[in-house]
Amino acid sequence: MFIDRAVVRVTAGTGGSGASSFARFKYKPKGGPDGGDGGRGGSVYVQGDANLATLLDYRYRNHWKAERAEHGKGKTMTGASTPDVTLPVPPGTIVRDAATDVLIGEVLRDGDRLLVARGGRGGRGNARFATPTHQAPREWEPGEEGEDREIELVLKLIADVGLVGEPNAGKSTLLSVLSAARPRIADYPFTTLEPNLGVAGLGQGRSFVIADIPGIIAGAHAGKGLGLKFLQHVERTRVLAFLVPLDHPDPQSAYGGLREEIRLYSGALYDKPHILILTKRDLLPPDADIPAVDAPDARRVLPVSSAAGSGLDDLNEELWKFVQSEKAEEPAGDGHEDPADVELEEPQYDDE
Ligand SMILES: Nc1nc2c(ncn2[C@@H]2O[C@H](COP(=O)(O)OP(=O)(O)OP(=O)(O)O)[C@@H](O)[C@H]2O)c(=O)[nH]1
Ligand SMILES: [Mg+2]
Repeated sequence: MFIDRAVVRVTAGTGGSGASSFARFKYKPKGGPDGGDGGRGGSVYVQGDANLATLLDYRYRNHWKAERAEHGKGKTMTGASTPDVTLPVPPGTIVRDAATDVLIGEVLRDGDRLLVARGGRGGRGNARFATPTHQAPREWEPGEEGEDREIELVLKLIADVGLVGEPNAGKSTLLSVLSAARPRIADYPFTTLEPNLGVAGLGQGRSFVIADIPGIIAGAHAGKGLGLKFLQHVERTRVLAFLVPLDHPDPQSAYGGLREEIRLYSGALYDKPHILILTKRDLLPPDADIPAVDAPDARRVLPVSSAAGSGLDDLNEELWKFVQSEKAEEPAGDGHEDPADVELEEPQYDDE
């Protein structure tokens, strides 16, 4: 799972100070106290914004500050308050105090608003201190300091596409040619023991997150092999891609077997939209027909070769469109952590 993380400093506005002033009239030089209150300093909020997918912006701007409010004035005029400052974040962002690690809150939906630095109250002017026995007070209060702290923003990115296949189907290899991830690849089963993630980029900000999981064998739904635990990882991806290698003696039964394992594990996972990728196309003679695999529920069946680099552009485009169409179906602001739509720096992955 990608963890996108940023630490930013947030500084709320300090309140304006109260004024100490006395009314002056032409014939009455010393009127009553009329010093107004200071304004309230702006607060800083973190707010969910469904148009954002990552915390990338916070790598470039890491101090957010609201202005100090105006001081109070004579004639009991209150100083102007300053506007609040809002940091937009993708829904699914967790906010902590960076110094203490204490959870401040979570922004789960579009529009959710979380106070992260409270603006200072304005100080009272001397007009407020007048009492029957204290008619000419000079006292005034300074504005309260705005809160100032460092907060940590953490976003868990869930993969868009989950790769499902038998051991050695070429899942990790496919991930390595579609993304910058460098998972371990070997010609023995169960090379992958932990899920790997990578970001596939098509340029122009078009990208999606792929999860490569350990191989699925018969009985995986019941915990055989490494399957069960990792099927949980693909439960939350948007779409699935089933991988069947073209050197398999019976691609049709390989596909059927994978579908059956998924069905036994969870009906919801079985119903998740999917495509079928026929891998290792280079292992067939160039003039050989691609074996027909009957996959009525699959959106597409695409032959590729990670080794020869064939079919990968088509696959990328297909997966991108597939993910976009699934995104469009999702209710807005449902709290689904939105994967990257921008290039991330270095993807994190497990290579052991
Ligand atoms: N000829 C050929 N070999 C491939 C291709 N893709 C993967 N392989 C080989 O197939 C073997 C298994 O590849 P992996 O990517 O490790 O397979 P996997 O599905 O991740 O396997 P597990 O992690 O064990 O489930 C390796 O020896 C790869 O080099 C391909 O397109 N063509
Ligand atoms: Mg693997």
